[in-house]
Amino acid sequence: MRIDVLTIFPEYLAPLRAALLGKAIERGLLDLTVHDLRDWTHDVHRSVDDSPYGGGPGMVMKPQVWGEALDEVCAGEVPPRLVVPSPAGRPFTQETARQYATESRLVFACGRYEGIDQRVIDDAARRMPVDEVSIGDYVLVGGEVAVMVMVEAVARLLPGVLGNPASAEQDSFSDGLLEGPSYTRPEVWRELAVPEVLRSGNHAAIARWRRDRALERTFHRRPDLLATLPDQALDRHDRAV
Ligand code: 6GU
Repeated sequence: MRIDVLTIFPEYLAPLRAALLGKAIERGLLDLTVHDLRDWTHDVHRSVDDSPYGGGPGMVMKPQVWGEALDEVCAGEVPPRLVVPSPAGRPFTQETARQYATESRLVFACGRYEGIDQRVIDDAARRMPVDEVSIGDYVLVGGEVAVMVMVEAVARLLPGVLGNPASAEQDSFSDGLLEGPSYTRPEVWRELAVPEVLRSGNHAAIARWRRDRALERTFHRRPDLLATLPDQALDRHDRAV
């Protein structure tokens, strides 16, 4: 998969080349390019923002610079999906990550200040699919950290990125529930013992125990997830927990 990121703070995205994603880039599974938006300015001050029409606080990112940058970065045989992080966007979820992981090209456009002139998004949407997405109900200074979150969530789903593909299948959210607790050696630590069933070797009992802990945890921490689970997702035993 090819991913391009446009930002006025390219150095902010450097951590994406570390650890697991760095390996994925080295191995050619992910082709990541971070562009400095100011490379598309023409004035000596390399300015990217201006005051908002209608008044109000903050600055809005100018359309001309973004227009030329996107024309160049989005060029090619097949247009990419353009993703614009914004606290006013649709929620980015594990389902969104799964869909994005099937795309051949993604372009992320990081806004700062009060956002990007809306016409940049409206114009791009004439030529390519465009999503304005939010990573949660809180406000960040800019889209850069949100892009790091989304790129990591998508990249780990690409074939070959995770050593063991089963890890992705067992994640919290993959079955609509939060994952339950995990344990490793030693058997007793600071007088706390590992639950007996996990050492029983009884695989059916272990699976049932894990399912029960996932249900319990979801009920307590995220009742909203249980409420929206499809009807077939819970069997008779699940409902008894
Ligand atoms: Cl995607 N961007 C910004 N700036 N703030 C956010 C966000 C995105 N998602 C939540 N807050």
